[in-house]
Amino acid sequence: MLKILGRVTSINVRKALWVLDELGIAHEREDWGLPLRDPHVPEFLALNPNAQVPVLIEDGFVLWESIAIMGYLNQTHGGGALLPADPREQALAMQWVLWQNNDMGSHWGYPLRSIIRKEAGFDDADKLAQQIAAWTDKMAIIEAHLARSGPFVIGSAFSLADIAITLGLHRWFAIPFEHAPMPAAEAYYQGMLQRPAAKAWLTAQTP
Ligand SMILES: N[C@@H](CCC(=O)N[C@@H](CS)C(=O)NCC(=O)O)C(=O)O
Repeated sequence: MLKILGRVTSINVRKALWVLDELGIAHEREDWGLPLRDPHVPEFLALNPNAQVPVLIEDGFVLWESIAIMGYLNQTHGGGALLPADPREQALAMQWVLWQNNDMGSHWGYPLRSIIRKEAGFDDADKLAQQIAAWTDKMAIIEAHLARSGPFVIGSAFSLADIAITLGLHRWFAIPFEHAPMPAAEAYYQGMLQRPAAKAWLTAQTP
C-alpha cells in the first residue's frame, strides 16, 4: 500500500495527506521527523538523503519533495483532476504552489518556533516582530489575489494551489499574535474549511 513517511505537524507532509484524502486514496502513514523520530539514520537517509519529510513510497518507488509528491498523486491516482487542463491556468496554479513553498513560507519559521513550539533561542522580541512584518508583507500579496479571484485560487475549480495556499493560511491563523486584517483570506479560508478532506489538516493540533 502507498505509504507516506512524515509527522502531521509538518506542513509539507500535510500537503501530501490532504491530496490523498481529497482523491480518496488508501494509504498508510509512518511518523518520521523531529522530535518524533530522527530522520538522520541510515534507514531514512537511504530514502531521502536530505533527512526531510515527506517521503512517498509506492511499490518500491520512492519520491521526496512535497510538490513533486502532490503532482505524482494527482497524475497517477487523480487523473489530473487537481490541476486545470488549460496550460496557462495550470501554470498559474503551479505558480501559487511554488510561491507558497518559496515565499509565503519563508517568514513563519521564527513565529512558529517562538510562539507555538517555544523553542530555546527563539525569544528575541525584535526578531519576532521583524519576521511577522515580513510575513505580513507576503500575506498582503495573497490577500490582494484572493480579493480578486475566488472562490478558488485559480479559475473555477479546486486545485493543488488551494491545498498549498490554504495550508499556508492555516499557519497564519493558527499562530496567535496581532494579525493585520486579511478579510479576503479569512473568507477564503472559511470556505476551504468546509471541504471534508481539508478539516483534519487545518486543526489546532497541526500548526
Ligand atoms: N522542500 C521540501 C522541504 C521539506 C521540509 O522542510 N520538511 C521539514 C518538515 S516541514 C523536515 O523534514 N524537517 C526535519 C524534521 O522534521 O525532522 C519539501 O517541500 O518537501
